[in-house]
Amino acid sequence: MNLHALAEEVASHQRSGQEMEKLTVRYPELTVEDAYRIQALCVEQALARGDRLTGWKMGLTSKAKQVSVGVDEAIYGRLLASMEMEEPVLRLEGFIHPRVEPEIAFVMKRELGGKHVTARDVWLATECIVPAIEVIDSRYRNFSFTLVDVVADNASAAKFILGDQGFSPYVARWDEVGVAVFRNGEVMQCGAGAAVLGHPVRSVVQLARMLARAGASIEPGMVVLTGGITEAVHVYAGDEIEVRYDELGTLRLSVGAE
Ligand code: OOG
Ligand code: MG
Repeated sequence: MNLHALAEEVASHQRSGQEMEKLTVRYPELTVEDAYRIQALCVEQALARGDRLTGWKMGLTSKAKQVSVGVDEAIYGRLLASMEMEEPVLRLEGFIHPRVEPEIAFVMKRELGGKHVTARDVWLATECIVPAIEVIDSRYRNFSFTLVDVVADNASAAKFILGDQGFSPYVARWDEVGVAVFRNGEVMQCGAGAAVLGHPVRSVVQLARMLARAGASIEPGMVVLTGGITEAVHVYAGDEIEVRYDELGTLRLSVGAE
């Protein structure tokens, strides 16, 4: 099987917002390594069209998510300039079945890489921490996939928005920060930073180590979405989403009509 052709196919569904069948239905022999290659090739296509790589996202970092997807390892995906929302308004055009997740984002000031990266290295390389909302949208029918499929589809990356305020890494215990997700005033999910591998810093450690195996690193200025703190919440046209992060403030997202 030709990974370039598969990347072409996945990338075209990412652009069109048309759902597709899981790759593993046709190609059960695809490996996780092949899937990361497909992911990288899709992103290369976006870069060739003028997009920019601005960071990384970790996914499936909580036990709850791993159980709901039926996997037992975290994954990473690539963030592009075109995915970052500047205004808290989500236009549903081009989405299939979007969901939102509350996340803690690290913004890096120094390069971070290597197989032996520790939490100390992460703190030294971190400029600030910013509350975030990620919008995921699997390109697969029914949001159903295997680990290989979701890696190939860039870990369901679609959009994200960062809060306006960055925080010093030392103002909060990031594992104890509580978060609640409201949809139209009703609480849908709540959780704490510890849901992310025990502490969100561990997600950045794991990302740096996984990237080292692939010959890449996290560059200065990049953002790292450390993974959903709660299960993702479905969003529909007209919804008002509010994500309350304890004393760190509230992020809002209005979902526009199609
Ligand atoms: C995979 C992406 C998961 C997260 O934060 O866990 C993710 C999915 O559930 O579609 O972004
Ligand atoms: Mg996420």
